[in-house]
Amino acid sequence: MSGTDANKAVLEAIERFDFPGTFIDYARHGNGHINDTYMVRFEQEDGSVKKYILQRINTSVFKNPDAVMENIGLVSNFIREKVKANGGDPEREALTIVFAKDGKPFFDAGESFFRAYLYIDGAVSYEAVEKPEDFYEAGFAFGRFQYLLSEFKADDLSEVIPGFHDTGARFERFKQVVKEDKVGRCKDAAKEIQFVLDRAADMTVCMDKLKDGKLPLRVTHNDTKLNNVMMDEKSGKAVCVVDLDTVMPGLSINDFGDAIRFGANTAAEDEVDLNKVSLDLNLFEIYTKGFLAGCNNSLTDEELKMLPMGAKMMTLECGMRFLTDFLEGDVYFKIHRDNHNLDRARCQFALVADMEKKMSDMDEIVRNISK
Ligand code: ADP
Ligand code: GN1
Ligand code: MG
Repeated sequence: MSGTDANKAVLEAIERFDFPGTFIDYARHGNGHINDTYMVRFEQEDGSVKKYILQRINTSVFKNPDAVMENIGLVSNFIREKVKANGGDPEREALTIVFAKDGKPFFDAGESFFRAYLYIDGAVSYEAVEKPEDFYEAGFAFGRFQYLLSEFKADDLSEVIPGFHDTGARFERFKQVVKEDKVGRCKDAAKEIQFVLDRAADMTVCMDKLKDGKLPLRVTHNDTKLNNVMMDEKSGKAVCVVDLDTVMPGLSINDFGDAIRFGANTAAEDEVDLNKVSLDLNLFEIYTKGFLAGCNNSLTDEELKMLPMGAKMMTLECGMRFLTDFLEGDVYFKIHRDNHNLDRARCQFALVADMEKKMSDMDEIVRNISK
């Protein structure tokens, strides 16, 4: 879609939602790799300005966006009731869907599929840990999110991306993509491809534990990046977990692990200077404390034992996903420069290599916190 067409589509979507007040403007918002996010402003009768989030859902990633919205409606309503029961502010501590004028929780424009939320005011999300306390807060928020959803009926949720964190299935697909080499890029990534192939034995470890009944299936967030939690600008406390697109049955160790992958890396996710990439054990410890406190100590012994493996596997899986996308011609994740997905993959693999060296340190930290 050209820039002009995209703008037209956004303006039409703004018309279709039931936003009270007079439209002021809209602007791109956030740094997600999947959806297009906008902040929309409306002037109210009393002259105040109210903000909303408008998002174009990426329908090549989410093939059934109606089901995504149904999941989000169920989960956010469930969380809202918990917030109310605890005397919290439901408009800030839960995501609130803004309905379209036709009463649907989305606007389906054919080529584009939009949804809208109340904007969580007075809160920010971070792309990197600025203060260690922020990371504790993020850990607490994601742990708490999972704990709150422990009473939610998992069967009510659609599996919107089947096998989202089935690392073994992703590995099979990776090998197929390498074999086909459709856009001729395998020659540019020989070392990285080998890095993945060398870890074939790791790929099914977590899912095997699920199949064997050693790890429980829970309702999880599945995309626990630091920038998916809103933090209060003043108090620094976590306010609300956002980006609920991938809330599905999953493994607690994956929610833990993906947050470590992103937030406990001493470098950005796409850092090209690999000397800067490492696992910050201090941040690992801080996040672990926050996450376990948020989970209200509800994790089983096997889950606790497997947390470090969750961190390694989410990093390896994510690197493999970036590499797969590079080898397929950048069709899944948004990129902002040439070789962006390859850079992201290299950075994840450097982090995996460092985690492998620090596995026993991570084990010890988890043991000390959970004893
Ligand atoms: P993506 O799936 O593309 O990552 P997100 O749903 O995470 O999209 O939104 C992108 C960013 O927009 C988030 O990182 C967050 O900063 C911001 N955001 C999302 N929802 C809200 C909201 N309801 N209120 C305020 N900011 C939000
Ligand atoms: C995507 O949407 P965003 O940017 O929060 C991706 C995650 C990856 C992440 C890597 C639906 O998350 O799975 O871990 O990029 N989301 C989806 O940064 O694929
Ligand atoms: Mg996001």
